[in-house]
Amino acid sequence: MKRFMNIVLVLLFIVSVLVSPAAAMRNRPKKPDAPITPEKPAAPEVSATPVTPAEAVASVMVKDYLKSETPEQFNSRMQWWREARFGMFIHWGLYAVPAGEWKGETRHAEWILTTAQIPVSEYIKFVPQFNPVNFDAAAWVKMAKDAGMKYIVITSKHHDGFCLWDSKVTDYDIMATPFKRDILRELTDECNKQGVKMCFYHSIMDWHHPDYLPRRGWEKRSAEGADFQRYITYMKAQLKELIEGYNPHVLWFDGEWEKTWSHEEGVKLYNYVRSLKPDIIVNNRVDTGRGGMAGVHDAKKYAGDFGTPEQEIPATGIPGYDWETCMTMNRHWGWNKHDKNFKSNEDLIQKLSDIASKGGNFLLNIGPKPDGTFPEESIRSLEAIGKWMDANGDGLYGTTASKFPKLSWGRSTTKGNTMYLHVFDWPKNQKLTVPGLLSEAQKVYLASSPEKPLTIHYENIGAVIDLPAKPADPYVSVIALEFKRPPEIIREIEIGGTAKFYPAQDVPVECGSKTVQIRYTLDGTAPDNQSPLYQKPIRIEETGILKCQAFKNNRPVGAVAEKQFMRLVPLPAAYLNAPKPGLNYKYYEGKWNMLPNFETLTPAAAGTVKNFDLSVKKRPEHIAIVYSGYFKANETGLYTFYLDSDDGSRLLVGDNCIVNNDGLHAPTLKSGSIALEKGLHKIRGEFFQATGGIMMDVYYQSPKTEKKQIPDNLLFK
Ligand code: FHN
Repeated sequence: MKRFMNIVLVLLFIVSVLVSPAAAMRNRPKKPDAPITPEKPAAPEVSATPVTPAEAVASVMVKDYLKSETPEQFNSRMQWWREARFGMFIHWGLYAVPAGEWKGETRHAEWILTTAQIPVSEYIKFVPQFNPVNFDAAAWVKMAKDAGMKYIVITSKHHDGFCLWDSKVTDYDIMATPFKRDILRELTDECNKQGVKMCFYHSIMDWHHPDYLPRRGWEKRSAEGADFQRYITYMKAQLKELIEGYNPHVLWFDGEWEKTWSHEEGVKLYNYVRSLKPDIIVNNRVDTGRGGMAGVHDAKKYAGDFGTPEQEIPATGIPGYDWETCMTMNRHWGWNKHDKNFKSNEDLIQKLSDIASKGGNFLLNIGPKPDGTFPEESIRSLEAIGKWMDANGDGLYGTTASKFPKLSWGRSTTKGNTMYLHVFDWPKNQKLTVPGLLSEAQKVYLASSPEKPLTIHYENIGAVIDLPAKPADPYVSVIALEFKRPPEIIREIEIGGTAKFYPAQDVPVECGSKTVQIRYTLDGTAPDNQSPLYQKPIRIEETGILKCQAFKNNRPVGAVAEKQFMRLVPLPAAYLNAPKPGLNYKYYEGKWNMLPNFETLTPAAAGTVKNFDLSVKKRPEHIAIVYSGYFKANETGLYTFYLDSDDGSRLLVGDNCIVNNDGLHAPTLKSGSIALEKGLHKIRGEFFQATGGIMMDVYYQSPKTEKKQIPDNLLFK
């Protein structure tokens, strides 16, 4: 009987193990697992595979590429990526199953485990539901390729920890789903077949793995026994699988911002990955130098080959540093069936031009559906972008940033001796002005119809291209200009110096071009080819207007630049009988949102202070203080005064309001200048505080003194 009962118990155990979803995953061939049961961390079991994660990671001979790589080697490694300019981002995983929805809330997506506070034990129930029967790697890669995208970055593992490939070190992967096909394997093979570069996004943060810390604040899952270093070993073992098994061209890290990750670990991880594949490219989120959504902070200090602005385009690019803007087509990275806020084709194509004109790459995201298909809107946009790229891709691939500081009608890119003008706003008069273009183009034509030349002529302000009545493209029309050598452009002329001066000043003039001469006048007339030549900063000793014009081969080019200058008359010194150190002050209480007319008020207190000192206030809010006395100018010359205050303030010297910093505001710095004769000058400071922060600092700068706080010994009453 006992023997019979034992057999029954064993059978019951086998049946129970076969039933539960999570247990089903444990049933597959053994792996040194990151356990699916979320309750407790466990040391990876010794598996049938040859090495444990720790042994696999330890077998990698890590070299310090950050120190050893030369600029030439770096540039060579980055070349294909820089030329590519355009890639597809794909956010896909278990989170596609709920499609952004949870208990009636419909704004979730790839963060749903956290944003809906779904316990891991619940979340893993999406595993048996993930069955993308319509997934077609060939179709996905073809859509990317036809859209002009040269690489694909897909989430091998997002923050939820689920793996889209057949991992040896966890059962929490695609092979535990009914689909049982290695998504990354199929996509990688298709990319290799179609000539698109396969790249992986990999999240450092892992909400599933029991050794990852910190836990989410709302979780009940114990962190007892969790070993973050053991998690890092697990992550590195997976990265070794991915690099050795799939040969990705870029590793796009993310989820680097939690306190458990550090610059030290980031540097180690960068070198580890490079040691596995020396020519791989790694983004800067491997380390902690991302700088939030701006995508880069102190590039020299942190590891990573390129910056990663997210959902934004840096206004002037990131000069001297590789960068890639990643952006969604709608408002979510992962699939959200309610999110119909898709960007227009015009917006996407103009963003593509804008990013390239600033020297960056564009990583445009798709959030596939749980059945393995792309959203219809995404497919339509990819088709429109592909059509545009077919006609205009030359103006994008392999180009470098625009040489123009800004263009009112669009953007520009450059490739060798060819310049591409990306026209967003087609001029109604059919005349496209290219300011500051000096070089004569050999050929000018629409990129979409190179067989039809366009006419161009040159005027002072630059070049003017005659355009057909209708734009070549409904979104961005691209015009190519071919030159014999790299085209030369002059920037707008910049005139330095300060508008008010005393007694004289040397004014620098700059236009960024070495092959033009700048000629100038001081009598208000427009410079001509007989006007004085600019050779060094221009001595200005009188009030007047400086006009500058660039000349090439004695022909004026670019716009005339001008600046008014005013030679100040020093304020005569005042007489003060028996001056004593310090200032008089009057203290008022009341509610204002601007400086009041103090003549109409009765002060609540009065006295003397050493300096512009707020300590005379009797409460922190709804107060005002007026300081009056004399400032001692140690020499005749130009004095600049600065007021930094919260809330409003004003500074008068003599009876002249030199700085007006009035109004309700946070700490705000303003300044103003005046010429003073050596000696004493009346000075009056007015300040009011409504509520909140309170501060006031008064600085000065004189012919012999750099900007600093007015010392007590220069103040008298
Ligand atoms: O948290 C992720 C987010 O889900 C998405 O993956 C983006 C894409 O760059 N990165 C993080 C947010 O910065």
